[in-house]
Amino acid sequence: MTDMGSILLFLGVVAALGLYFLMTILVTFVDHFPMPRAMNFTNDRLSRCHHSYTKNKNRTNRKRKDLQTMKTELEVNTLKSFQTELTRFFLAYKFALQEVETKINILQEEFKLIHEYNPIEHVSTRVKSPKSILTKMMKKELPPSIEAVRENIRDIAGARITCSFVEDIYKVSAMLQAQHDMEVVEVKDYIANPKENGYQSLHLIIKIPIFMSDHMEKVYTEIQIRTIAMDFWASLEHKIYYKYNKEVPEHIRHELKEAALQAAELDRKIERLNKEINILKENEAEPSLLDSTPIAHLAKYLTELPGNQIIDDTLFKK
Ligand code: 0O2
Repeated sequence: MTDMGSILLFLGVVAALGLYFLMTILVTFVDHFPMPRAMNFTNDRLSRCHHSYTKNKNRTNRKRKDLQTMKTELEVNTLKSFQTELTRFFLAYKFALQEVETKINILQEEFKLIHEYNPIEHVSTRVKSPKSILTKMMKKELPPSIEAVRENIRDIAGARITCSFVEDIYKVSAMLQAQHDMEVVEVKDYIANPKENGYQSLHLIIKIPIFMSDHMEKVYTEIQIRTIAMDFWASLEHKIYYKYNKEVPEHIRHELKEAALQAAELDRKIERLNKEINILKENEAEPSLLDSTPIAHLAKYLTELPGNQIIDDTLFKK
């Protein structure tokens, strides 16, 4: 038994020593002959791979972010330039109307002073609302571009002159048309040729130059000239059409046309009365000797000049 135990102990020691030598040889072998490249996935290499992957991912994210920022910037810039274009678009019509108003004011004042008569009762202006522009775009089947709108919708800037009598309409129209800085593109005479529904008015489509900081442009403007009666009818008819959403029953349409004819008849009657009264005035007026002298005329003229109000004593007191 003791022999057996000694033999086993001996064999265990030999096996342990053999294993030790084998391990030593193996370690030396690995140290001197490195593993093939593809198999050499050390921790270091793995961590380098991971690092590079993260770096690439970050770079891609940054690129994506940059692209997004660029896209947003581009969109913002496009919107900004569109906004500028739109502002310029509407401003042009506003300025055109200011030009037209100035022209009408000059005519009005000059008429009052020279002819002692004012043919213009009332002036109003408006720039067409975007909603109204869209409706007209759809009606005219225009492409959605500012250029198409600018060229085809010619009443975005609108001035309305209300005159006392029909003959005044033509006088005012002639005076405006004689102004060479504006181009008369079209004259629509709905007085000589009323619309089917009875609408009457004289429309001038003009192109008026306006001067901006960096360019000049000619802007379409519609000038509607009508009498008080025509305006009364048109304003109410416009309201009724909107109220009934353009689906006006036949009998209302018929009565509206009758009302338009009555308004025209009223204009004719008042105009005739005015002429009669003017003839009476001319015949009955007995100007005093003093009133008829040229000096009296000049004095009256000077006192009525608008500048007269500012040439007063107070200016000279200091
Ligand atoms: P709003 O709300 O006043 O702006 P065109 O431009 O030549 O292709 P359009 O627009 O019919 O065709 O030209 P027109 O005949 O010159 O009409 C322009 C404007 O005149 C209208 O603008 C109205 O203001 C007025 N108008 C024309 N016809 C009538 C009518 O029958 N009744 C009334 N009340 N007004 C009329 P909008 O854009 O239609 O309307």
